[in-house]
Amino acid sequence: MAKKKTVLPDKKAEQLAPHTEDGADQYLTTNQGVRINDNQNTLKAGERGPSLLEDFIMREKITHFDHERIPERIVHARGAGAHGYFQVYESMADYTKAGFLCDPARRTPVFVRFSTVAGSRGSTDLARDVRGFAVKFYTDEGNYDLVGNNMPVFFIQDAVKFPDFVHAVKPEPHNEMPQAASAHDTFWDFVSIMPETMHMIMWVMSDRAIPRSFRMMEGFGVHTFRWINAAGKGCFVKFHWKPLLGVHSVAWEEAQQISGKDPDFHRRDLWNAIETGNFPEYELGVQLIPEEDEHKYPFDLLDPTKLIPEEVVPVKRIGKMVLDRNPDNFFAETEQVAFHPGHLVPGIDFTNDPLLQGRLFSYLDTQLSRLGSPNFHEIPINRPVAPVHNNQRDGHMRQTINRGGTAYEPNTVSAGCPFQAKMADGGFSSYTERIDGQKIRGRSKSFFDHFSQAALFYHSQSPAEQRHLINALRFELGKVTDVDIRVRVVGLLSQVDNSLATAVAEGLGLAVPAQPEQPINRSIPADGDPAQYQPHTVKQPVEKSDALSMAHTVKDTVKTRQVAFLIADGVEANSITAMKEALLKAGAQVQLIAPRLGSVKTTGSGSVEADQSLLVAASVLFDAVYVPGGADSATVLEQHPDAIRFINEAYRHCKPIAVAGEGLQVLKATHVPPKEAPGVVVNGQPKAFIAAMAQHRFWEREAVTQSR
Ligand code: HDD
Repeated sequence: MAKKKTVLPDKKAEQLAPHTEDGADQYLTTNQGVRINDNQNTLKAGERGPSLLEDFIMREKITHFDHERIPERIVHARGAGAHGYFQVYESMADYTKAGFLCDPARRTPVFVRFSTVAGSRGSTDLARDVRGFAVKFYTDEGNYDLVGNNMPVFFIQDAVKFPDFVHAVKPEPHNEMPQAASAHDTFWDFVSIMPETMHMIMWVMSDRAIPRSFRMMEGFGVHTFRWINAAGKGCFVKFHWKPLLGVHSVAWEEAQQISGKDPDFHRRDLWNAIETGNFPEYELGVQLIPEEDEHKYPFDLLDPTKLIPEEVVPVKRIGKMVLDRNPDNFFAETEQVAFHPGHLVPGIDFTNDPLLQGRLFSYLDTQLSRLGSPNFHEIPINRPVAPVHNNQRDGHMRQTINRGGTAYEPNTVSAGCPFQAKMADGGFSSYTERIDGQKIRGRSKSFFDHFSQAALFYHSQSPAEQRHLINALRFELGKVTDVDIRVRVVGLLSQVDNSLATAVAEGLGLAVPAQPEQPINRSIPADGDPAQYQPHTVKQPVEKSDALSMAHTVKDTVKTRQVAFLIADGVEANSITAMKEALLKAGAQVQLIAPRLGSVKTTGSGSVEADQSLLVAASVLFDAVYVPGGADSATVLEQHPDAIRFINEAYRHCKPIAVAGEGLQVLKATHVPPKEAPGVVVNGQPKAFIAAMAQHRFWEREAVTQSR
């Protein structure tokens, strides 16, 4: 796609301007600004002679190159970012004093980074994995980072288990396999003896773990946070991001094929959407819980393995985030951006969630090894738009030239400057929560219901989603080599739902253990009483929650959906234009796919240019496929193995298919049932095709195409 210059948003552009350069109309120089006359040859003693050590130009260039990589993130290494803005719909001043949440007239610049968790920087976008959803708000009161995921709960309850969890899911240490996959022994070994993982396991084995696009997934702050208003009153808050295009996924088989065809699928999709002006949009939602309701629920608000069903506390949509600018430079922005849940602004505060408390240490610490200096906040992408004045000095790569003769506070020499801010002047002060307790290493009993919400999630899924979840578990456990691990996991699943466990066990050739192995929780202190650590079940306020199923998501738009038109010489021109115009009008995007690149003759004497050849294109990279009319074109396509496979795959992956005129002939050469099947439009009607595309997928076809 041709690079289109997008307009830089006001404030951030000013902020970045002094550090940007594009080399346009400029001489090539060294890092010292010396103009380079020959960038092709090393300085040598004679034409064929040895190279000379004195070649400072060559040495500077190669030294820089040798150090071009920084350590990748230990988790969330693979990601893509975008700039944009956030604007609140109405003032939230009753609940929080955070300025950017109180002023509907204010547009706050943001930078967002989406990521997978387990894979390395170069791994595929379509791994079955959690997606990171990290937002940096450059507010007038300082930077605020909401560092969330596309799933509302987490694997573990205490940050001290994070290194164990990550070591278990990452490639195994002896052979560094597998890349970007949880389908291996160590991950499932960990899961099988850590029942607190069960709720998150439901999410990560569901289709939420294989999103269609970053633009079509939800985001969650996960932890319960706290808001504080100007009067000092606090309330609890859970954060949600709701994509306006709805929440959609791909099929697992499709995900695996995309990983080969286009491992950058999500990154490219985000980039292209922004370049073509289809700016991704998400509404920020909040669940607000009065302080006095802290103990009202049958789960602990501080437990990150629990969610609050939307039917119990509705999500109030309070504002919108629009991503409208691609980064200029991946490394400078997306790679160097440093998020930290501890980047807070007045009006927002933490709770005592033990996972969150540990994160508050980890993120600052990790930037020191990743970005190499406590001055990482001075890198342009990390700089606040709010002015920074303090007495921190020096360190590697310090950029600021602090002026003045003092670097301490209080002082009189510099008239006390910079001075502390009163709360009324925006000074941050922590919520004055009363804390009264003994110093212990332990966990609250209120954290020990590991199965009820896992069951709530499973029971809230549509039949197709449940089928996918079962197949995902069969796939993952099928890759586990230690049978004891499989047996233990099936035992845990039986605590969630017996029919789920039975279906998974059947695929693995196992029986569901009558009694799961005791004790099923091995995550206990050396002197702990195992009985105290065993899970117990607490009845949840609802048995099903529609919000947890993607079946209930937005299905009224085809905006940005990619449609493949399969054509060959002799294709009917009208049959292309009528459908193309209708699709473009509805906001979809069209690519013409032909047996080879170049001009394709249409009926009459016209021609159209193919966008891709059948060799390069693949149905897994599209949302829907259309075969226009034209007798000669149909005759070529019905005999073309790649065209037939294209349609068969689209059908197998439950995508909408339309044919017009002689296009039906091509359909008849495929495995698509001859009678009209769900999502198959045989009369070439654009309206019917668009309606089918808005449904995204017709999972009910799986009953025919795939046996369980
Ligand atoms: Fe984390 C990165 C989200 C628990 C330690 N985390 C990271 C990123 C996201 C999350 C989205 C990538 C940010 C970016 O794009 O740069 N992490 C979460 C969520 C969690 C969570 C939603 C649970 C609710 N994380 C968590 C724990 C710890 C960490 C419990 C450590 C105790 N996370 C890190 C880290 C990373 C990170 C090592 C790696 C790179 C970085 O921070 O900047 O500090």
